[in-house]
Amino acid sequence: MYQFLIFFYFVPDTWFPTHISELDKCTHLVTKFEPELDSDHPGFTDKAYRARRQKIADIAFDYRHGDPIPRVDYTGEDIATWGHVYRQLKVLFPTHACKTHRDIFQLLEDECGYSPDRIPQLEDVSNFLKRKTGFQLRPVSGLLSARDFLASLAFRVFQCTQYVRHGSKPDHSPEPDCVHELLGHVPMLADPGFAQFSHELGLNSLGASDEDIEKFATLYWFTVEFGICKQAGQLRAYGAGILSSYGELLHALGDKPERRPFDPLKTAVQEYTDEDLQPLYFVVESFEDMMDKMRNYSATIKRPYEVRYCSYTQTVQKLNSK
Ligand code: NLE
Ligand code: FE2
Repeated sequence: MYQFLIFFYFVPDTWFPTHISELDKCTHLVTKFEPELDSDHPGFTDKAYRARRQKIADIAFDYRHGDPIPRVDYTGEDIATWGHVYRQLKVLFPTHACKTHRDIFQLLEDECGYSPDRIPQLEDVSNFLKRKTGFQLRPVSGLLSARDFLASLAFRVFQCTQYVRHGSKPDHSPEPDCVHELLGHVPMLADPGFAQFSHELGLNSLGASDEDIEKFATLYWFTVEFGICKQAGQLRAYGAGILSSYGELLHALGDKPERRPFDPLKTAVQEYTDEDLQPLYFVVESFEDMMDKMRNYSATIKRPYEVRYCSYTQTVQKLNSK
């Protein structure tokens, strides 16, 4: 008779990329918003738009780490959509965007060819970012799984869509497109402090449980995508999802939505909608305060090892592996 039952308690390690080139394996898509599948998508019945988008998606499918990002010949329609959003947003930025975004937006116009008449090419923008913060872009054909998206941030890689939203609905898009990436994310990723914040969020996500990935993705949502900060006693947007949408920028700082102080423990479990304007935003006192709070939060997440990033080799090392 067995006196003791021995349980082999085995927790499998979750695979994660340890070198930047392994991001070639981090390309799992979430297709719910794609115009082929979503009948609410404004491009659902527009065959020419869908074909254009498919051609751009193929660039991302064929892309491998180290390739230059192929250039896209945008159509007049795409450029008109870009120009429309650009001109409208520029009117609001002085009163609605945070200072970091405003200053770097100016730099992008001066040094990186940003203008309402031309859609910047990802390769040129990626080179600009590399010089500013070591971030680089990698083309992606649509919405990525949270695990893959966050993992790429650990290597200072931002997975970036290259197609343009449908022209019939320029002022708000539920899915990312290059208008959102270039006008919302890129200016913030060119800021050293914000780049560091994004990089650390990525590192903390590596090998995390599904439950923790969900929480990190939610924190990402309420900061990098839809964050509001205080500046000189005023509310300002720093989240890219707000900064790239005329409709959302007016809404977020207006009196309709609810705003609560950013508190990672609570924010991480807050439900949200990714279909429409946000009913709720979280406000940070300052970027330093946001960074401190996130570091404290991440320190409470249990992992059997620590990770360290080496920027010379673009490698992640596992430390104290048990
Ligand atoms: N709502 C944003 C926009 O219209 O630019 C995109 C958000 C992507 C998460
Ligand atoms: Fe985004």
